[in-house]
Amino acid sequence: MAKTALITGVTGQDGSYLSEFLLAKGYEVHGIIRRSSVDYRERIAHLEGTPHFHLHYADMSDSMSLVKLVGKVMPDEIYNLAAQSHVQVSFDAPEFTADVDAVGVLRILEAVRTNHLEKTCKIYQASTSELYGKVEEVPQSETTPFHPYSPYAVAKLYGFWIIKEYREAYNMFCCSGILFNHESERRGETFVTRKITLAAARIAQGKQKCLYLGNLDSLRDWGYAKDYVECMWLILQHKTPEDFVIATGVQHSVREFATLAFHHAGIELRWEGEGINEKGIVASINPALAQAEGLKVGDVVVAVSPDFYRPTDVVNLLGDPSKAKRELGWNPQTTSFEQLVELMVAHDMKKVAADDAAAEIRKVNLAEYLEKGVDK
Ligand code: NAP
Ligand code: F7E
Repeated sequence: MAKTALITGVTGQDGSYLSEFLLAKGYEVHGIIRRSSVDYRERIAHLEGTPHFHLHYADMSDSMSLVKLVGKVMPDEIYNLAAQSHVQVSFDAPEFTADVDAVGVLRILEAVRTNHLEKTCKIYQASTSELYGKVEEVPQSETTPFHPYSPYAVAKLYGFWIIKEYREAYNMFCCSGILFNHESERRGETFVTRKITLAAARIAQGKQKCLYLGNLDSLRDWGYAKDYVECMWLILQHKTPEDFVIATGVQHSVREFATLAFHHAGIELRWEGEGINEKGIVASINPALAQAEGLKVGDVVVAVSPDFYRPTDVVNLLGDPSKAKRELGWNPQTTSFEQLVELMVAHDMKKVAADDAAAEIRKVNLAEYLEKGVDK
């Protein structure tokens, strides 16, 4: 009998890769979607209408919709990926973030109990390295104390503990994957990596002059999302319900990410100045890749804007994936940092070239509205 999975957050970066992964394993995959005025689901458009892939309207803030859906689908596995996942946005919308990212987890657990599925339905909770926040040790492992440092992280901490509580109180198979940052060509455009790869491509093609960023010194352990969804599944196939850190064990700064991304777009950067005055300046141009008219050595293409500084920022994340390696047999270095940056830039170089002028203007305006990050 094919297994049945229910994915919340199916339209997101991870939800789309996980759907592909589970469909390839022969699962019946059900996903939760929300009503939106623009019904264009870019990341899963290629799956819609295919056999074994089903979408249902529900919302993490609506208990009744979750109870009814879990009762209808009767899943063997639930992957709870739905979240307001942007840390900076969580400072602007903290109550919504808590409702979806914290109480939403409780609603899923109760939906399973209400339908009497607690003995048969396994639950994966999308937990996060943001729990370590103002870090108390480097690298961070399953035993590192948590110190959440944003409304997002505080909400996710509730999710982590309520999963642990239901595991112990009701003997449920529910686990958290403590995932460090994972990126891809499907990453949301306002997260720093994708903002950089898109801007590098636009600047190389003459569609943007300058990229504005916040804290360039921030350190992250960046992996490839496609590699990480396998771990979500492995965690639920493990003999006992346990929590796992999923990371590469390699750390880079935002500045290093930008330097490499611009390199793959044909622009070598040199850095000048410090803090708010730091600038990324064109040191040389590879004309085979960067063909922007007027772009020249000495142009400032990266600048710092305090608009992107956070009230509290998490600046030193590095994961220790030893447990996942040992117990799940997972390889944390399937895709290297260098390969990740290269594949994201290659994708965005093609995308920017293909976008027609009108669509480009619409997206630039949207990005500007969301992050005020494009050519002020
Ligand atoms: P994402 O691209 O932002 O996707 C978030 C998903 O949640 C989208 O499908 C979104 O639906 C859905 N969602 C938001 N609010 C909802 C609501 N009220 N009801 C139903 N669905 C809702 O995030 P991601 O990068 O794929 O991350 C997946 C999960 O892993 C998230 O929980 C995130 O917090 C966590 N996480 C991510 C990372 C990372 O580096 N990517 C690391 C650690 C943990 P719409 O499309 O309708 O907005
Ligand atoms: O920021 C700095 C920023 O927004 C990374 C989510 O998936 O991963 C993600 O959260 C770092 C931060 O991701 C800009 O201050 C500098 O230090 O790409 P980000 P995040 O906050 O790490 C975790 C694991 C999750 O769980 C989340 O769901 O980069 N930074 N300049 C900037 N960040 C942004 N967004 N924009 C900038 O211009």
